[in-house]
Amino acid sequence: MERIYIGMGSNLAAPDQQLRSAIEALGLLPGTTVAGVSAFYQSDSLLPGQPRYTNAVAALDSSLAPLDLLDALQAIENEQGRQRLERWGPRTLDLDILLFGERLIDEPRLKVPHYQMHLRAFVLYPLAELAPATLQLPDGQRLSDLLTTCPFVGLERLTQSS
Ligand code: PH2
Ligand code: MG
Ligand code: MG
Repeated sequence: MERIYIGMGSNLAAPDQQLRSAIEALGLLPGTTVAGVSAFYQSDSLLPGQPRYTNAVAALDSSLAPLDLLDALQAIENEQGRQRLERWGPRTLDLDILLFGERLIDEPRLKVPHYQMHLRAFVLYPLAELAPATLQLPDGQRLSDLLTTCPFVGLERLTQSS
């Protein structure tokens, strides 16, 4: 079993409901339990002109191998109507593997940690609700340090999540 953190995002077709459905689907994956889910947060898209996003982070304990988990996440995205028309296009559901135990993964299909997680408030603040402040990325960066360099700006924490 490894502790895995999944970044979830949606900015189409009832985003909050998309995240709730995704959490349910994560709980049905083989060899996997959902250990926790952060609050939901709303923020503007990094790309102007798109609807606002709802984001959250889920903690999983899973015995799935990284690429098997990636396949399973993409199947959930597809099941929830994800269309891959353009990189960074608006989407019904985005499920990103942020951290996978202490692993550093550099495969053509999968890079872990997620390449931009250290820059994204909508990833770091929900992650901090679930992970200890002492959490370190595989390169030694501490979550607590990343939070101090990534201000809580433009994020709206919703009071109700799943
Ligand atoms: N994801 C993107 C691009 N822009 N903006 C917000 N607020 N939240 C996201 O999850 C997000 C984004 C591509 O993955
Ligand atoms: Mg993605
Ligand atoms: Mg993403």
